[in-house]
Amino acid sequence: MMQGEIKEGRGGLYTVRDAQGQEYVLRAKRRFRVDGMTPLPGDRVRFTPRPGEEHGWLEEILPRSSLCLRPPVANIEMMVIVMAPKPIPDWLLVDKLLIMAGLQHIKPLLAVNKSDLDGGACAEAARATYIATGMQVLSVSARTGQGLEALRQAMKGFFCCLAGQSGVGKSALLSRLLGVELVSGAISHRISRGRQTTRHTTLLYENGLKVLDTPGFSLLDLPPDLEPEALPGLYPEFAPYQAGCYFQPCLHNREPGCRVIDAEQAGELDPARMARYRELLQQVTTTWRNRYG
Ligand SMILES: Nc1nc2c(ncn2[C@@H]2O[C@H](COP(=O)(O)OP(=O)(O)OP(=O)(O)O)[C@@H](O)[C@H]2O)c(=O)[nH]1
Ligand SMILES: [Mg+2]
Ligand SMILES: [Zn+2]
Repeated sequence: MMQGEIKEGRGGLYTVRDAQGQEYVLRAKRRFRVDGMTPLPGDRVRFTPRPGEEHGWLEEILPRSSLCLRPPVANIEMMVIVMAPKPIPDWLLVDKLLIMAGLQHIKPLLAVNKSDLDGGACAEAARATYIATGMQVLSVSARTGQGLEALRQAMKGFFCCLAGQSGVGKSALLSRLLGVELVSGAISHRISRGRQTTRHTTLLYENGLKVLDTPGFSLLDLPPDLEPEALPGLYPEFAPYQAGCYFQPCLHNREPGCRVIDAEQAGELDPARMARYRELLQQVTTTWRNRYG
C-alpha cells in the first residue's frame, strides 16, 4: 500500500499525490461512507494504485490534526481568512471563522484584499477590530501586488487554506502567490455558473507554498455541540480580563463585576465585535438549550 495526500475529490473520485509528486486517481471504498468519514482535501491516506486501470482504491484515512467542515478541509495548520471592501464585508463571518480556527487550533490570519479600491481603509478597520485578538492582519491587493510578499512569508511552512466570501479574491491571490492560472471571477462564464467561481477545493503546491483554494461561502453555523461557556475562551482579547470577573465562569454578558464589560466600557474592546459576540452567545445558548435542555 502507498501513502499520499488528497488534492481534490470530485464525483466520488479522488486525486491523490504521493511524496514524489506522482498523482493517482482513486475511488473510496464504501466503508468510509459507513464510518461516516468522508475523505477531504488535505487528508493523508493509504491507497492501492492500479496502474493502467481506471482507478485505484483509497484504503484508509490517517488521523487528522484538524478538521473543518466549512470550508471542508483536513489537516490545515493556518487559515487565511480573506475579506475585501467589495463584496460588503461580512464581519460576523470573520468572527465565526476565527472561532472555528480556535476550536481546531488552527493559526488564523486575516488578509484584507482589494486594498487598491479603498486605499487600505477596510484593512485599517479590520486591524482596529482584531488587533487585540493577536491575529495578524495584512492589507493586500492581488491586482497591484501590494502586501503579497508579506503574505507569502506568513504562509510559508504552514499547510494553509484560503477561506471567505465568494468574490473577495481568494483565487486571484493564489494565482499571484503561486504563479499559476486559476479561474478567477472576471471570466465571463461566471454568470452561467452562478455566484461562485471556484467550484472545487484544490490543493496547490507551488513556490514553496502548500495551500488549498476553496469555494466561497457566506453561511457558517457554529458546531451544535459548542457549549455557551466555551465561547468566551474563543475570544483571545478577553483573556487579560476574565480572571478578574466576579463570577467564574463568566459569559461577559450582563454579569455584575465583569471585567470584560468594564474593559468594553473603557473603550478597550471593539464595540461592534462585542455586539456580535453577544449575538453569537445568544445563538449558541439557544442551540444548546434545544439540544440538551
Ligand atoms: N480591484 C481588485 N479586484 C480584485 C482583486 N483581487 C481580485 N479581484 C477581482 O475580484 C473578483 C473575484 O475574484 P476571485 O479570485 O474569483 O474571488 P474568489 O474569492 O476566489 O471567489 P470564489 O471562488 O467565488 O469564492 C474578480 O473579478 C477579480 O478580478 C484586487 O486585489 N483588486
Ligand atoms: Mg475562487
Ligand atoms: Zn466577565
